[in-house]
Amino acid sequence: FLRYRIIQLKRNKFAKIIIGTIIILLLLLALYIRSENLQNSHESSNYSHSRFSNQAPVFHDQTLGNFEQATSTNKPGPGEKGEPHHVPSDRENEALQSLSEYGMNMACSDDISLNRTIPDHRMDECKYWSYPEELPRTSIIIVFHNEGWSSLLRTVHSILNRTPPQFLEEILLVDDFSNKENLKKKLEYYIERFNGKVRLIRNSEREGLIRTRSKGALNARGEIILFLDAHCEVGYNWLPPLIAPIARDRKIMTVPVIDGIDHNTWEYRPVYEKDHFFRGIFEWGMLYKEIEIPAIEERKRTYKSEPYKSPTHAGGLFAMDRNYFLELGAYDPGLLVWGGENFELSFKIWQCGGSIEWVPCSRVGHVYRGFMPYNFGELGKKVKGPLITYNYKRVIETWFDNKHKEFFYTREPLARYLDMGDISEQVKLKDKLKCKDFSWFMDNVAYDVYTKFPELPPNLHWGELRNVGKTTCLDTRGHQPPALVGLELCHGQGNNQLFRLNTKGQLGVGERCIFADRQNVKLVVCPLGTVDGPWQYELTNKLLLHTITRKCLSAHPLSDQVILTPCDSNNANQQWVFKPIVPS
Ligand code: UD2
Ligand code: MN
Repeated sequence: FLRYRIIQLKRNKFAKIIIGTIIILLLLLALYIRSENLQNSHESSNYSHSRFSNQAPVFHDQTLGNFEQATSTNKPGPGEKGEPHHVPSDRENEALQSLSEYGMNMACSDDISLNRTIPDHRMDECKYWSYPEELPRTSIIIVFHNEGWSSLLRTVHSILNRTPPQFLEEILLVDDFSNKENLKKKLEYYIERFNGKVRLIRNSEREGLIRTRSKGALNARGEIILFLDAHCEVGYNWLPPLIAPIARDRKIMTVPVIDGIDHNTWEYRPVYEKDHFFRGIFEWGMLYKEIEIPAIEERKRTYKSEPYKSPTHAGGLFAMDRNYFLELGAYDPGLLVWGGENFELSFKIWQCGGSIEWVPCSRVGHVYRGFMPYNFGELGKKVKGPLITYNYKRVIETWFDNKHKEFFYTREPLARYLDMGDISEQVKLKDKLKCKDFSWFMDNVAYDVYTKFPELPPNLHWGELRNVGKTTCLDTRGHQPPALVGLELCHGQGNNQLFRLNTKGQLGVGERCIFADRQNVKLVVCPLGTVDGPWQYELTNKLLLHTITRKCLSAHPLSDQVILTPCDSNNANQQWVFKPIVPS
């Protein structure tokens, strides 16, 4: 009996251990499943509009896409089909006057129908995508300051003509304190015909385009916000491909392909051939650049008409989830008027968990002006140095790491001494949103920047380059490359007289380089992907040696040109001094 009891006890004990282990395992499994679920629901509330989630666009080879419009029959007229229009010669004066007032030929624009047709430059594939029937509604925000009447309204008309109405919440016009009579007095009346689809709000003082856009976003009623400049024409079925990706993942910003509209003839020109795909990058002076998409990104797509990732964007035209834009703090409110906001938003999106996609099937035309017809007003007077440098400095001081900041200050040496206002709120936001650092962005997103703009070696010397003999300064005269450089009175302002010589012998000015052959000394586009050059400065005898020809940079004895001549350290025309420019 005793033996039996012992065996039973042993068995019981054994069974208890097994049952206990099973219960513990089951509990652990339940906990794991629960935490997975929590994570998923957290992700879905964060990443997609639950109502629209998981509806991917579908490609059918033969079936026309669900939102393709029948191409409208065309009335003949000036500028129709995006053809160039030439203003009759008796209105030449009007044309010239408007060109100087608006940076675009308004006499030409006024002749062209607000409802004109434009060519369809999309890839053929684009016509065969079907998009979800249910998509979030969009507020299209157009900020403007003293824009031309007909070009502003053609933007509005083109949207109403070529956008499926069920996705268009409103067109929100935001007037940045224009002082032109027609914009001030007539616009309210004009838009009445659109029965509330087009709304107008106004600033009570000049805010600049950046703050005005943030204000537009705050006032918008749509779930999605989409910004356009006030001189655009949207293409066929341009909207669904922009909003479908955002409906699936609210942290995606989408960007259309931006075609060109000639500011003189209003000719509509595709920006590039159908199967070339570019994306937005930057050089170290923060100039916006585009580059063909790297093979790695190409391999991620099944169809060439599908969206692809881009490190940044040009600035003017893009769509986003409105709440996501506001969660990111909208644009940095410290940015002034114009410029750099495209980088601020791009870095913020990528580094804080979102992404940017360029959408080949969405095309929008934009009028690139001949020059900027407005000034920066009172805001521009507030800052020391160029306003754009102020903006860039805010952006790089917030989003770059030390290594990359140094590339900016190497390329823009004056910027180190200029102010940027207070960025503490921006830095706080970056911490709060737990954003990744800039090296992560460079390594994982913008890795192709280095192929065109490698890491910059430090400057050995920078400043204005004074010729001892002539007491004048080397100057690009503001010409576009390739162009001769020459000597001008030293003005101490930098700009066309701000030269840099780096440790690898490159003599640069802005984003350009100084190149010399036996005949000429020229301003050229720096060879992409290189940071070196042939120049060597000898501090003791002040000679600037061109190491390829073994000659020296010299002021022409009889003119204000510069040439290469056999080196002679006793010739004052060959002696140069880098004089640092430090802003007062
Ligand atoms: C580009 C962008 C522009 C903006 C800018 C940098 C494109 C096609 N355009 O220059 O959208 O990102 O780079 O900041 O990518 N405006 C105001 N208030 C102002 C100045 C301008 O409301 O104080 C309006 C202006 O009427 C226009 C828009 O802002 O509708 C953009 O200005 P722009 O067309 O002069 O800029 P753009 O195209 O040279
Ligand atoms: Mn513009």
